[in-house]
Amino acid sequence: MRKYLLGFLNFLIPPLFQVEIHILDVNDHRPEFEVPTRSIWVAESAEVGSVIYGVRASDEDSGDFGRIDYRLLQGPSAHFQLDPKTGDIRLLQALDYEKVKRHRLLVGASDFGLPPKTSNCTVLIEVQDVNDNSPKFREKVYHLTVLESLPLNSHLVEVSPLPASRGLCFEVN
Ligand SMILES: [Ca+2]
Ligand SMILES: [Ca+2]
Ligand SMILES: [Ca+2]
Repeated sequence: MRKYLLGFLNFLIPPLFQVEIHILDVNDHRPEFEVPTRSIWVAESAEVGSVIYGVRASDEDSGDFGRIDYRLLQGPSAHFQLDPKTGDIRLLQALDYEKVKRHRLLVGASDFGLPPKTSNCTVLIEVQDVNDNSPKFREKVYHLTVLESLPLNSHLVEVSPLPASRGLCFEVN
């Protein structure tokens, strides 16, 4: 609320009256995010329970008209927790690049007007790969039958590992 005090002066007679004008705020601004879409990069090794990002919105109104409440409108809520007061996004489950490379969160900001004004922001969480998997072979044991007359350095078999790691060859020496 702003208050203005107006006086009417006359150099010959004292002021007759004063007028106080109280200007009351109305909820004429909605919460605004800096950008409508934000991409962040998070390693899949990020610690569960850590804050990976904080969404922030601002509202030019005063009091409750400018107070902001954040909500996760869409997205894997089992993975991410949004603090309604601060906008901090906390990791609830470990990320896994090999399963999901990107998470999309739709975050809403709402003021406390009646009715409230709202706006949305999309947060794209790009999961970054970490070397967290050892190569695995398709078979645990490979059985081979070879002739004893087989020349040295003959190619016997190629052991095929699962994708993302290199094959190994056995040769006779
Ligand atoms: Ca206002
Ligand atoms: Ca507002
Ligand atoms: Ca990985």
